[in-house]
Amino acid sequence: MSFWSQFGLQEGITAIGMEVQGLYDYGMLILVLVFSFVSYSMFKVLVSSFSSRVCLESQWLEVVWTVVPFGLLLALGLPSIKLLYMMDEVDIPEVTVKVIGHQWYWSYEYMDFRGGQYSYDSYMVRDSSLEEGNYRLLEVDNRCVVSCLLQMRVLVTSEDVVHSWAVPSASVKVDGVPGRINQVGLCFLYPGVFYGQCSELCGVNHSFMPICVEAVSGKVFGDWIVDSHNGDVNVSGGSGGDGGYCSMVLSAIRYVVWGTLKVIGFLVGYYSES
Ligand SMILES: [Cu+2]
Repeated sequence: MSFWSQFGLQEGITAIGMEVQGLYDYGMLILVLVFSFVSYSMFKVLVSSFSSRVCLESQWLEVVWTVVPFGLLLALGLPSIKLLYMMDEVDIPEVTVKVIGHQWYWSYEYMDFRGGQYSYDSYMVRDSSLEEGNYRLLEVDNRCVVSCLLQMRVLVTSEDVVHSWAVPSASVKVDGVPGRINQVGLCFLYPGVFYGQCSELCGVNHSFMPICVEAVSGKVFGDWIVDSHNGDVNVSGGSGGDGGYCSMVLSAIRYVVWGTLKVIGFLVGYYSES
């Protein structure tokens, strides 16, 4: 998160976040070099006698001051385009989290787990309910839990107006547009709690729908998602509205019984014919 008197970006904690931070530092380096050179040149011009023996009609000088800025623009643009393509690529995600914006809270849905899905709402914690060490206007009651070192896909959409799911440390800012789904890849490199805020003016309580992402290890994440499914709280099963885990066990039993009956039926038919 941001701290007082902080220069530059927040520390990147995803693979893309670190790349973005690197590009920012690299861009700043070029910017400072250009700014220093221009300042020095202007200073020299100001203190000069405004006469020149060698600069007039100098073809070489014109070539240089055309080619060098062109090269600098390329040096800035090419890494930026490469990074844009890297950010757009979500290859073989292992976990999918669907983020839905509402006026004025977020809800999270975890899919791909045991044939079911787990969803909950995430509201800001009010000032009166804050605990020691909590950040005002940033803390939420249910955090978005993600796993470290796991390629995750975040699908962002909205149910009413345009919102924007933004986590600066992960270099993520995705618009949640009603009727559309935008996706972004996330791969957290180490555990921690990271904060963001809705970044699209979405109504009177726009400032009061923060985002709090808790990155945990893969084992903790696995235990949490299994516990959440078994706890049967806020759970909607993928098939039939039962708890995701229970429905999966029931359907497995059904498949085994049904399969055994089919095999017995086939064998009986085969031997009775022969
Ligand atoms: Cu919003």
